[in-house]
Amino acid sequence: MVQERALPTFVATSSEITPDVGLRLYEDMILGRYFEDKCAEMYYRGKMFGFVHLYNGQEAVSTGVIQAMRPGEDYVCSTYRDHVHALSAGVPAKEVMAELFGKATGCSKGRGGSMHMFSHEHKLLGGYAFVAEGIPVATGAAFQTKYRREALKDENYADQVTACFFGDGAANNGQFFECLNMAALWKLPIIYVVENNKWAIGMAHDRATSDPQIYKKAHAFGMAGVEVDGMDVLAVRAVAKEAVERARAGEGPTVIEALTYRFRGHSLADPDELRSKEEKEFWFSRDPIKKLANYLTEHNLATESELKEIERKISQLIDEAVKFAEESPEPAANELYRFVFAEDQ
Ligand SMILES: Cc1ncc(C[n+]2csc(CCOP(=O)(O)OP(=O)(O)O)c2C)c(N)n1
Repeated sequence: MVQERALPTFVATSSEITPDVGLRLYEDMILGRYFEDKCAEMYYRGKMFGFVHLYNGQEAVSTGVIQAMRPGEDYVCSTYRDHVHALSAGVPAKEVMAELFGKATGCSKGRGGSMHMFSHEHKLLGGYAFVAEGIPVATGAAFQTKYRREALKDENYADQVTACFFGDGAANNGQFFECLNMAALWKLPIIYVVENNKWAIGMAHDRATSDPQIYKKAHAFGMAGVEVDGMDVLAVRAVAKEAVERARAGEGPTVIEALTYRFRGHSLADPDELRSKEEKEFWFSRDPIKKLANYLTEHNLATESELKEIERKISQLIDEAVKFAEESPEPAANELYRFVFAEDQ
């Protein structure tokens, strides 16, 4: 078992959660979890092809960060583990499911599949199959926000923020360091969210990096860098809010290192035999959804029946998403080359 890092302390009551906010966070995390569970079922039933990487266990990171932003206005950039980021950013579940089924109604018109979710409308800059590939894309998006605002005086770009999600493995890639340098130099409105789930496929993070504390690398660039318990949505939301405010105020970028864990193998093709049972059990006991449910009920912010009602509603939504995906048409064969270039829209 890879040694566990001490988690930063966070007092949830300091984050002033209202019942509305609590239920919204719960719903978003349940959406992510139920979507991925259904996705596994559909994969093993042969409804989708290629590699499919699920996000189970990491929901507090997507929800905590994206719900602290303005979904639909701010940019979100993902990796190949992208379904739940797309959902948190507001892409309808039926469009994400249809994309997984390779259908024409999918958010990438059935051309992208699991690793390439995209939505212009929801400002989702995409999922990317190559490790760290989204980092320069997101940095470019943050640069254009600042450029349009300051050089072109375009009011529409007054305070837009970009969140860029990637894994601990990606943080050893050169693009991470190059982009951190530019983001700090130009004080770009961006948040680099490192989802440190301890493993890059079968490579333990601590065996692959000189200093496993990724957030500290931000400090070398004179940039804010914080670590957070990535299994606690309220803690993630609190650090994300600070980073968003910093970015909107023109005070530059932040690296957030969220300490989290994926509950399944690297992809649905991975038998997950490398991680120890003991390690997995330790992290399963820290399930972020159960943690929020307990917090909400213990602090009288929600009742058991309200939570059950959300779970029922989301189950139904996911079933409808599957039905929509199944009944949707395949992309037409004579449209094979459509959408290759921007003018083919
Ligand atoms: C440039 C590149 N190198 C190698 C791979 C093969 N690969 C796919 S996922 C992965 C591990 C990445 O781990 P991490 O960034 O921690 O993300 P996680 O899968 O844990 O979410 C690797 C090496 C790739 N897709 N792209």
